[in-house]
Amino acid sequence: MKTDVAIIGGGPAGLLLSQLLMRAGISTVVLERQTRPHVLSRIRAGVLEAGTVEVLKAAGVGDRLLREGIPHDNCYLSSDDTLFRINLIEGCGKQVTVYGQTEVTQDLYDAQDAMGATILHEVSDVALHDLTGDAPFVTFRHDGEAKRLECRYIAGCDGFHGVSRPSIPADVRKEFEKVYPFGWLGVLSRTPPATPELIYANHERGFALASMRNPMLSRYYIQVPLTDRVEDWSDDAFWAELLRRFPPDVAASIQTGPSIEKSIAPLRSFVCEPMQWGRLFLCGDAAHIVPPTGAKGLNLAVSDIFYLSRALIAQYADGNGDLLARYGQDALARVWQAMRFSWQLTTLMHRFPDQTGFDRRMQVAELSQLATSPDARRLFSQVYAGLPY
Ligand code: FAS
Ligand code: PHB
Repeated sequence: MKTDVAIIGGGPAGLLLSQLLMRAGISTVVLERQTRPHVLSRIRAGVLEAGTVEVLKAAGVGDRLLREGIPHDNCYLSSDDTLFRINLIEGCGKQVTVYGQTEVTQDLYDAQDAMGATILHEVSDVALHDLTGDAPFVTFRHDGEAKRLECRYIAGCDGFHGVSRPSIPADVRKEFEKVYPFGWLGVLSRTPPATPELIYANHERGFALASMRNPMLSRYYIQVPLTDRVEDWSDDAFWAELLRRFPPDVAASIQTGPSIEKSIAPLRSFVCEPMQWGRLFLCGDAAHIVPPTGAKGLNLAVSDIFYLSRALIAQYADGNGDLLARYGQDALARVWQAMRFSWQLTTLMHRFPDQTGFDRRMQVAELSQLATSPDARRLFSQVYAGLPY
């Protein structure tokens, strides 16, 4: 098998890269470990930055997003029983759009099918070879047979547990990590959202988030200890705890119902430098992980793909390799800004097991500054709605 760009991983990063490159006449093969139904069964991100919407439109997958996505001009923060609004339009003139990652992935699959893309599912034993030469290749197993894919470039879009990042020599990689002492228990329910906009709550019992996917599909999260297992939480126990963490008038508007999905996700901040090694380019969760607090995970995957697709298209169009040579530098500059925002909002909105009275006063002071200072809200808005690429 031969292709221009081998893409390891068929999540949103891999599918979006394949879509953008194929539209520019560059051939791709996507190698995905799971089945398509498994990939589409994942419930993950829910908020798209303004820049992400533009990239998806440029990739030809914006139609349903523009029809069904819910634009949001504001988000709310609460601290115990006080609630205040952050007006994103006043802060930075940009909206965010609520549209689930599952829908983004479905739209990408549909577009890739229409383009006749080569997406191989249930591949195994993927290994990357000759990354520092000019003829890298990938070996893997598919349909019970050993395969070899010759290519010019390899995009590592295989997430945090993939094979791409470890293919960069350990003595070359610098990894930065912070693991948080709690997780998020998330529930999806076929109930109308409590409020039209998202509410992030800092409560003495812990963090909570009220979000949604559409007018009849709500998404809620509560901070839980790392020792909790999802089977420890009945629906009734979840709803009772969630209602305790929002101001009374918000809690009164929450409609409870059976969970159709319930899961616990750990929280970590992680960055791998460099994001490129020879002909291998890391994108999305393969290179970095943010705590979901800032809604940056999927959006960072999209900005990585924006930089890498632009660089590969320039390379193929007129042999100009400048953008390709600086892909990691360009991507990391934006990654670290989103990393800082996600860490800061996680630190601000959660109750830490070893939190001191001073730490709590710092949270109160920062929340008070956000509630009273238009400049503080402006800076928050600029990063929340998405820094420019
Ligand atoms: P993905 O992990 O989505 O995709 C990688 C793909 O590579 C997967 O399909 C995997 O099967 C495949 N793969 C792995 N190893 C392979 C191999 N060896 N060979 C071939 N294929 C391989 N972000 C938010 O913004 N908000 C949220 O609320 C949020 N919640 C999350 C909850 C969970 C449990 C997780 C894990 C992540 C969450 N995220 C959230 C972040 C998430 O949305 C990611 O940022 C996003 O999926 C990144 O997309 P990809 O980089 O494509 O990685
Ligand atoms: C979600 O709806 O899943 C969501 C929204 C905002 C976040 C995190 C998750 O910050």
